[in-house]
Amino acid sequence: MLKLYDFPQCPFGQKTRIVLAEKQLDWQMVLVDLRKNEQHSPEFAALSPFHKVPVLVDDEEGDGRTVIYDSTVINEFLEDEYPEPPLLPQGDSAGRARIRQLEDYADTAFTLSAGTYLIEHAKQAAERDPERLRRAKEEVDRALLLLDRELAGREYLGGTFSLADAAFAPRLMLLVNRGVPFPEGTRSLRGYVDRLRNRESIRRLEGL
Ligand SMILES: N[C@@H](CCC(=O)N[C@@H](CS)C(=O)NCC(=O)O)C(=O)O
Repeated sequence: MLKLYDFPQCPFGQKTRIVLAEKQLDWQMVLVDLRKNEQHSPEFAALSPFHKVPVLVDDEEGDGRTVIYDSTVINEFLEDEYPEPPLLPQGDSAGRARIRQLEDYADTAFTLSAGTYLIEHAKQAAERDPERLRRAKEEVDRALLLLDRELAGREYLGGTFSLADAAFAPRLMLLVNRGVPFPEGTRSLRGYVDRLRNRESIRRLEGL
């Protein structure tokens, strides 16, 4: 059985849960409650050297136990072990590299700045750090414009749904759910969000 050590609101855990659902796998969630600092418990620290969720534990009988941390590495493992449906372009090294770059961009440039923006924006005006809010919004808008350009002429980033879509979706859906407007000039994002919203893997997502 696959077990995912995770926290519902974690966008990196959500990214992995999307891939588990796209591949229609049976798995169990093991809650690591970040509000109670459970990521620092000795049991969890033994699974994750960085004390971060998500961690996948695969203890399929006969194969021994596999422990994998980091959402990108977990999702690559799932893609290798359960190739259907493929979430990377097939037989196209440049296309695969493009999707991996977009996934990396989502993780490093978009997810974190969107998180900062949403936290800062949710504060009472008097408690906000306006400069932090402005910088985060600028980064979010830059990422949304890039996403929009990459989507031109495509239903999803890989043409069909891919690992890069799984990486953008959690924070993108949260921004939309919180009513954050898209920057001027975006043409593809609205239709993309509607398509994402209709996918079972996104509909089922906890923590949005
Ligand atoms: N690069 C990691 C990032 C994971 C991550 O940042 N997880 C956060 C929650 S969203 C965490 O566990 N934070 C706990 C801590 O830093 O103490 C991944 O993609 O899995």
